[in-house]
Amino acid sequence: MVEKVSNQIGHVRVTNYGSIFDVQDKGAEATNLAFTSQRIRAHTDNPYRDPFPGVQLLHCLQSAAEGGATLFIDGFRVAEELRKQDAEAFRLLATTKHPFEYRDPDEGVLLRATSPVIQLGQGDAVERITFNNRSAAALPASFPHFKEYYKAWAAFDALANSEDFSVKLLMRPGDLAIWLNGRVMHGRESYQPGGPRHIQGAYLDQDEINSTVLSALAEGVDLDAFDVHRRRADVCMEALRSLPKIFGCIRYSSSTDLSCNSSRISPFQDVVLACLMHPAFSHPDAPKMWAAAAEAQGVQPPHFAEPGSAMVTMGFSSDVVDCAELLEKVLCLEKLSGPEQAKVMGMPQAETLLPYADAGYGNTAAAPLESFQNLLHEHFRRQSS
Ligand SMILES: O=C(O)CCC(=O)C(=O)O
Ligand SMILES: [Fe+2]
Repeated sequence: MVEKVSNQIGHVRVTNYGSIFDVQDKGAEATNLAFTSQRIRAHTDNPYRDPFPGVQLLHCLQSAAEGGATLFIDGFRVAEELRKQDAEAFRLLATTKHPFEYRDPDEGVLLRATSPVIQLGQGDAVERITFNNRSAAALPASFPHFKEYYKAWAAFDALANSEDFSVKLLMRPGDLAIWLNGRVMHGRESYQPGGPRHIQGAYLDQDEINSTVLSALAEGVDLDAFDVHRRRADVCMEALRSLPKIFGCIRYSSSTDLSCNSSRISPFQDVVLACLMHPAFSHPDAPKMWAAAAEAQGVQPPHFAEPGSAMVTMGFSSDVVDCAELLEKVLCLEKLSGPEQAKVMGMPQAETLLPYADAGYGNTAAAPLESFQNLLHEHFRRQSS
């Protein structure tokens, strides 16, 4: 399947691994971390090739019985955070050409390429990320800044593997992910050994995708019809429309009230949208509701593997989700039981938010639900830009 999809977009890149590769736990026979059930930290694939594969695909045939979620990390965001936090570390990673290597003597393979972890282009804009703990080779002995360099490497690794920068996705049979390997890092959680987990992967060159899109545009194909961000916004709208009917118990009877009030409290659009969406995720029937909404739009529903993870896979950071949760509680305080009220009041932010919530209560006319469609569309577009 992953080869078929690749060849529909461009031409699959054949490497020493073949046109596709299988990732499974091979137990004692494993020759590579990929073929164990161990955790794999954030990385880009095949940094030892020149040219490196610009696009990667993973297709899930079988999930693990437990664990094995895939992590995606925007490497450009990580680099920008490092630039902000530690300019010297950023400079070292951007100016040191790091050697990467892969050897398989039995197959007569020895691949080597060098690249800085952070490649800069015009105006010092981040252009490409190359990061892989498994295939990083040694720097030459003459390198003058070992200690500072590896501290910088470790700082990048820590950011890339922190929850703040990663989106966790439990791939299920039939799920296929595709991303730019020069920007988005990936990793996986450990999983139950010897289990059924089976992932297949493939690579493409980025110019193949550019070519397919540009030639479609030249032929006048309406790319809006393939706008996945609009589809996701449509699914949200569908889920929200089904909300008021089943969510009559909260003081702010619909989530639009909540988000309108939150817009008075928070200037951050993500928080406002998270407030809009939160009631649709916290309802006990949420998985069923989203499944129906997604089916109506012909797309996969969000994953509800862990509490809070569904909203994170919809592009809300965990901080934003926490904030929406708190606002929902503060705005609905009177509806909470005594012990619940005490818990909310005990939160450090409650004191700041309560006066706003009181001022907002009843004063704001809810905006019509439809007015959020474009904001949601924009939100999803921003996530991928
Ligand atoms: O097991 C997975 O999900 C992916 C494995 C992987 O990323 C790798 O081996 O480079
Ligand atoms: Fe990988």
